Amino acid sequence: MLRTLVYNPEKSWIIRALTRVHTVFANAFIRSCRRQREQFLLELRATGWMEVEDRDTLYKELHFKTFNQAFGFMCRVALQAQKMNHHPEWFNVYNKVQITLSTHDCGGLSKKDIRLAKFIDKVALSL
Ligand code: H2B
Repeated sequence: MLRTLVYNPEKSWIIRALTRVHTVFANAFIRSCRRQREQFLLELRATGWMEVEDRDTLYKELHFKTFNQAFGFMCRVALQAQKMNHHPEWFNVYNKVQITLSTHDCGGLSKKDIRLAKFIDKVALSL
C-alpha cells in the first residue's frame, strides 16, 4: 500500500516518455545547429576565411594597396566591433591585415564571429 504512494520518477512512464521526447528534440536541435554552422563556414571559406588547427577560430589575411587603405579598413571594422562588443584579434604591417575571430566567452566560434566576418568581407569589397 505504502509503495503505491511513494512517487518514483524513474518508474513513471510519463517522465520516461517526456525524457525520450526531449532527447529526440535536443538531438535534432544540435544537428540543425551543426548544419547551420557548416553552411556558414562553407560560405566564409569561399571568401578566404580559414579554420585554424587546434583552435575553433576563423582566420583571414587581407592585402590592400596602401597603409592608408589598410588602416581605413581597420577603422571601419573597429567601429563595428565596438558597436557589437565583439573585437577581432588582428595584426597589421603596412598594407597587410591578419585577422583572427573567436569568442572568448565560449572559447570558440559563435554567431557574432560569423556576423563580424561577413561585415569584414563587405567592407573589404567596398574598398
Ligand atoms: N570580443 C571577442 N572576440 N570575444 C568576446 O568574447 C568578447 C569580445 N567579449 N569583446 C567581450 C568584449 C567581453 O570581454 C566583455 C567583458 O563583454
